[in-house]
Amino acid sequence: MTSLFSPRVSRTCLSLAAAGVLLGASLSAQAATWRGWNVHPDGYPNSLALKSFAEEVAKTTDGRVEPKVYNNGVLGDQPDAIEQARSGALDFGNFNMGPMGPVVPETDVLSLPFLFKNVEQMYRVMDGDIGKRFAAALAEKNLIALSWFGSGARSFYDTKRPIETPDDVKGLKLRVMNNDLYVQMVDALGGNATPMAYSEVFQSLKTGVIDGAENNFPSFESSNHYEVAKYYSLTEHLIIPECLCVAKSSWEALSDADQRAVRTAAENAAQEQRQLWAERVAKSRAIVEKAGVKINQVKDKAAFQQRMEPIYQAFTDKHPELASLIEEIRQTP
Ligand code: BDP
Repeated sequence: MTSLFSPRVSRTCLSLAAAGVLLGASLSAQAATWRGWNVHPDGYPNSLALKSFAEEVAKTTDGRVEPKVYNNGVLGDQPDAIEQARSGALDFGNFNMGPMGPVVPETDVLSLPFLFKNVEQMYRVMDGDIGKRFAAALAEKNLIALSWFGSGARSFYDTKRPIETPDDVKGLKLRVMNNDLYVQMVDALGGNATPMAYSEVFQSLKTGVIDGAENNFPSFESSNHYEVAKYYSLTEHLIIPECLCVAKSSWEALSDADQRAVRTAAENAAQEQRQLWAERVAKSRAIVEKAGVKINQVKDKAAFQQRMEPIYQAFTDKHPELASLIEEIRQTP
């Protein structure tokens, strides 16, 4: 695979972007209702931030763009919604970089377990030059990433037992998001990975089709998975950024000034989401604890991390051009 992170390709991206600006200028007069995808329910940090985004865009474009957000994934499951946004059937969405991997291989770097030291480091990486390079890779696939949301750290939860060591994962059927790297991750721990849509997880936990899954506290709580899965183990193995992405065709239909307005609204929305996120983590954790979920500290996270080494090896064997990017991310303070 050729690297989208090479300077030669970046110049191509720039000239494409310049062409887009010219095209946008000629189409600026039309008003547009934008349909936006969101998997989360009302009141979730992302939903509140998307609501603010929609209001700000309507205001600052003087109604030329009227975004409407559809919550709860009613417009489809995430891999589907990503395709819809790529084709312009949807105008925007808040997408996680996990299910983005099969579409934009560069973003798979962000799905490598234990890549980031913590959420703050992830924000620093995504807000800097590296984030711009990921945005360029997404743009090649018709998605304009305007800002980056957080989604905390994901940990395993299940109906059977606390996970304290990698061996506790043995034999557990665990749902993962749609990305082969997560299958490898669970395999490496001796579990059985089941890729499945988010919308199906609750029922599958209830009927015993799966024994568990992995997610952050706000999603574990808001999806009601905690009502069934009573063990939450703080492995914190994945910290995955999410984008506020606009379909390329919708983006290019905007004037230069409206593009600036939409970008500013997306950046403001990310700031709001990140702030609300921190509060929601604490609130969700309290809710699940009160409902009887046992939260266990994982004392030896390094043991889990060690099991991931072959995944890194296989990944850089397959994508040698991405090895330096992994290193750059790790070196980011
Ligand atoms: C949540 C993400 C959402 C994913 C969901 C999942 O915010 O985008 O769809 O996890 O596990 O944390 O599918």
